[in-house]
Amino acid sequence: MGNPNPRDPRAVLTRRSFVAGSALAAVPFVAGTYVSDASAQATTPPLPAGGERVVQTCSTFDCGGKCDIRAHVKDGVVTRISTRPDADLDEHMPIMRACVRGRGYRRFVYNADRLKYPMKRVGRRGEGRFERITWDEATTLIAAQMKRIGETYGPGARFVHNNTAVSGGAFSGHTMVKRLLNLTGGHLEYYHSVSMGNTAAITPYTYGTAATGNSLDTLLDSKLIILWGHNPTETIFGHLNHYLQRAKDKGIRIVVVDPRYSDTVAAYADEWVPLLPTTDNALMDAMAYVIVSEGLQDQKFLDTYCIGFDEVHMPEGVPPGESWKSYLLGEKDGTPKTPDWAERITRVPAATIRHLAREYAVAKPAALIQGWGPQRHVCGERTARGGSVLPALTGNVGIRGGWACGYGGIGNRKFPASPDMLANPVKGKINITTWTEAVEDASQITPTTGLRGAEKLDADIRMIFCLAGNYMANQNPDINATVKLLEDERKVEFIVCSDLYFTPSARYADVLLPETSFMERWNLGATWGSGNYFVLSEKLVEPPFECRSDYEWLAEVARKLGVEQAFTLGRSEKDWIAALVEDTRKAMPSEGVPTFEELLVRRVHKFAGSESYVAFEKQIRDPENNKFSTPSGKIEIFSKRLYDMKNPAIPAVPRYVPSPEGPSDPLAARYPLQFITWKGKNRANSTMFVSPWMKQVQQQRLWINPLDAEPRGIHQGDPVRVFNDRGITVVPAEVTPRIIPGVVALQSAAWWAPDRDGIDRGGCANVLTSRRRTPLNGNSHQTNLVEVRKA
Ligand SMILES: Nc1nc2c(c(=O)[nH]1)N[C@H]1C(S)=C(S)[C@@H](COP(=O)(O)OP(=O)(O)OC[C@H]3O[C@@H](n4cnc5c(=O)[nH]c(N)nc54)[C@H](O)[C@@H]3O)O[C@H]1N2
Ligand SMILES: Nc1nc2c(c(=O)[nH]1)N[C@H]1C(S)=C(S)[C@@H](COP(=O)(O)OP(=O)(O)OC[C@H]3O[C@@H](n4cnc5c(=O)[nH]c(N)nc54)[C@H](O)[C@@H]3O)O[C@H]1N2
Ligand code: SF4
Ligand SMILES: [Mo]
Repeated sequence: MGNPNPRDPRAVLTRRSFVAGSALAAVPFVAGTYVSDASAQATTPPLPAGGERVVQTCSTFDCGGKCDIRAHVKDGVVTRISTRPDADLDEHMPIMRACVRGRGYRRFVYNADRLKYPMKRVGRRGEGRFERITWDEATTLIAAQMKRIGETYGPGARFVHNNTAVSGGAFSGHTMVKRLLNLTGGHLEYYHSVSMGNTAAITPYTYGTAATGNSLDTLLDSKLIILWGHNPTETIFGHLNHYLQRAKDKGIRIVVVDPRYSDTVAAYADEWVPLLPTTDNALMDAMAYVIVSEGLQDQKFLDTYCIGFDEVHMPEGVPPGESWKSYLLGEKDGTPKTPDWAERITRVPAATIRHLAREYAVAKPAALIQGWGPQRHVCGERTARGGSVLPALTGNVGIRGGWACGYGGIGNRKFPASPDMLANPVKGKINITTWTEAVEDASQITPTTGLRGAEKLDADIRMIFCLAGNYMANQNPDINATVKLLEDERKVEFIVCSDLYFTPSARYADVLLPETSFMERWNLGATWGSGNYFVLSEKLVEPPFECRSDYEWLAEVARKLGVEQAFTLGRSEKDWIAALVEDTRKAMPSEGVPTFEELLVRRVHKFAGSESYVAFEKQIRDPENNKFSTPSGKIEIFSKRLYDMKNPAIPAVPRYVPSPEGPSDPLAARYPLQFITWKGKNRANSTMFVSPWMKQVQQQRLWINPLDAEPRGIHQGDPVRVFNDRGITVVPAEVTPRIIPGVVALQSAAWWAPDRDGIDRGGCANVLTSRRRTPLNGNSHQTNLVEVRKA
C-alpha cells in the first residue's frame, strides 16, 4: 500500500485565488499581462446534438462528502449534473446525493476565469503581473530551480504546501510532487492537519487512539444526540446527515451546542445551546459537576475502565487532590464548578446546564459528538479532551447508541491505495503551523516548537510547491504577516503554483500553471468521516485551453531531471489509477475489490466489513483481555503524560482555562467581540469561490447580533469594518439573532481582495486571524478578538 489517507486517524497517529471581474479592478497589483479573458470560450457550452451519456462519477474535493454524481456528457461536453436516484439508496452504505455545490460543478469547470496557459511572473512577487510561456519553458524552469535550490541549500529547502483541494482523491499532484522531490534528494515534510489536528493529537491521551467513532447506523439506538460545535448540514461529514434525518424521524432528541444557530440547528435540533467560543470546557466542567454532585455518574464504569476520576483511582506518583472529581468539587482551588460559575463564563443559563447534564447522564445510551470547529481554537486540545471524558463519566463508551467522542475516526474504515511517495531522505518534519518560521529563519524551529525527526533544520524554505491549494496566502492565519514573507524574494526564491483560478495564493507564484479539473482526468474518490466506499472519478471531457494535469507536467520535469522512468514507472495517469485499484485488491484480498475493468462498469466499490461497528466494544465487554492503548491500559481521565508536561495550558485533567483572545482577555477592552468562522454550503474552503451560481447561494456577510449591532448604529446590510491589530476587512452586516451576543462570524475562505490601502474588501477572515499556536503546537484560526464599526 502507498501512503495512508490523511483523513484516516490511524494515519494521523503513525505519521502522519483574486476575485475576478470587479474586485480585480480594485486591486493595484493586477493590471499586467494576466488578463481574465471573459470573451474566451468555456462559458456556457452550446447544447450539443447527438446522444447523451450519463456517467456515474464523483469529484475529488476536500468537502466532507463523496457523492454519487451523474454527469450528462454530450459531444465532449458536460451539459448537466444530476445525482443518485432515490431508488438506488443502499441503507447499509448510503452513498450520498449531491449537495448544492455538486449540482453546480459545471460552473467550476466551465468558467471564463479559468487559468488557460502556463505563466511566468514578470513584476515584483505579489504584484500580479504575469506573462504567457510554453509548457516546455515552464518545465525547464522548474527543473532548473529544483536542482539549483537543492544543490545550493540542500533538499530540505524544498517544501510542498498544505494543499487539500484534491485530497478527496487517491491520486494528486500534491502527492506526486513529493515522489519527484524524494527521487531527487528529498523535501521538507510537515505533519499536523489544520482541519482536525488538535483533536487528533489530544484524543489518544484519553483513549490511546483517535479512532473513537462508531459506525453511524448505531446512532439510531441513541436516546439523545448532542452535536457539539458540529454543523454537518453544511460540512457533510460522510453520511451523517442521512442518519441524523432518520434519528429525527424516529423522535430521538437532538441538541446542538454552537455559538451560531447553524443550519444544523435549523434542520435537526430540538434545542440550541449557544455559548461563547472557547468557553466549552466551562460548560463541560459544570455538566460534570451536576452529574457528580447528584450522583448520576456511572460509578461502576469509572471504577472498571478509567483512571483519574477520583482520588482512589490515580496513577502512581501523583500527590493528592489532582483527580477530576477534586477539581470539579473545588477541593483544591475552593471553586466548585457549579452551573452558576459556568453561566458567568459561557453565558449558558445555569438551569440549561443542569437539565442538559441530567439529560445526558440518564438518557442512556447518549451520543455526544464533537465537530472540529471548537478544536480549531487555541484551546482546541482542551475542548476535545473535555468532550472525550464526558462519555466515560456516563458510561457511554463501547455501547451502541453511545459515542466515545474526541476526534471520532471510525476504526473499520478502509481506503483505496494511494501512490508511493518513496522514502524521503530529509528527516526533519515541521508542524505545518511553523512553515512561516521555516521561511523566515528555520533555526527558530526546535523539538519544543514541534520539530520531529531531527534536532534542527539544515535550511530555510527556499522553494514552495503550492499545487491545488490556497493555503499559502488565503487560508493561512494572519494573511498580512504571511504575504510580507512571501513578497521577500530573498527568502523563498521560487514558488510554483497550480490551480484553475487566479487565487490570492496564485498571485505569489513565480510559475503559475493551469491545471485540469477533476472532470478532465482519472482518479478514485473516497469520502471521509464515514462511508466505506470508493468511486471512480472518470475523465469525462478533454482539458480546455492548454490546461494540463499536475502529473503530466511533473513527468516532464522528471524527464528533464533524468528520473522520468523512476517517477512515472512508464504509467499514464489512467494507468496509475488502474494500478491503485490493483494495489487495493492486493492489500485487501478478501474484500472483493473489482479490477479496474470491472470498476469501469461498476463505478463504486463498497468495502466489506462496513457493518455496524462500535469503538472500544471489546475493551468494555472483556476488559481483562482488551486494554486501552494508553500507558495505564485504561481510559485516562487523568493523564500522567500531560501532568508531566507541566504546562498549565494543557492540564492533566480536562478543565476550563481562559484563552488568550477569549472573552476574559484584557484585550477585550479594545476588541470586545469574539470572531469565529464556519464552513459554508456553497464552497469547499475557497474552492468554487468564483462560481457565480454559488455566490447566489449564500452571500459573504458578517453575522452580528442585534444587541451588538444596535449600539454601533449598524443596520441590516450596512457595510462594516471588522478589525484588530492584524488587519481590516469590509463586508456587509447580517444583523441576526442567529449568533450569540458578543460574537461575530464570517464564513471562512472568501478570497482576500486588498485595496490600495491594504484593506480587504472581500470578507476574508484570515486578515483577522491569529498564528498563535496551541499548547501542542497546533493551529488556532478560530480564536480572535475584533471590533466592528460602520464602514
Ligand atoms: N460545505 C462545506 N463543507 C465542508 C468544508 C467547506 O469548506 N464547506 N470544509 C471541509 C473541511 S476541509 C473541514 S476540515 C471540515 C470542518 O468541519 P468543522 O471544523 O466541524 O466545521 P466548522 O464550520 O469550522 O465548525 C463547526 C461549527 O463549530 C462552531 N464553533 C466555532 N467555534 C466554536 C466554539 O468555540 N464552541 C462551539 N461549541 N462551537 C464552535 C461553528 O459555529 C460551526 O458551526 O468541513 C469540511 N466540510
Ligand atoms: N479562517 C479560517 N481559515 C481556515 C479554516 C477555517 O476554518 N477558518 N480552515 C482551514 C482548513 S480546515 C483547511 S482544510 C484549509 C483549506 O485550505 P486549502 O487546502 O488551501 O483549500 P482551498 O481553500 O479549497 O484551496 C484549494 C485551491 O485548489 C484549487 N483547486 C481545486 N481543484 C483543483 C485541481 O484539481 N487542481 C488544482 N491544481 N487546483 C485545484 C481551488 O481552485 C482552490 O484555489 O483552510 C484552513 N483555513
Ligand atoms: S461538494 Fe462534496 S458533498 Fe457536495 S456533491 Fe460534491 S462530494 Fe458531495
Ligand atoms: Mo479542512
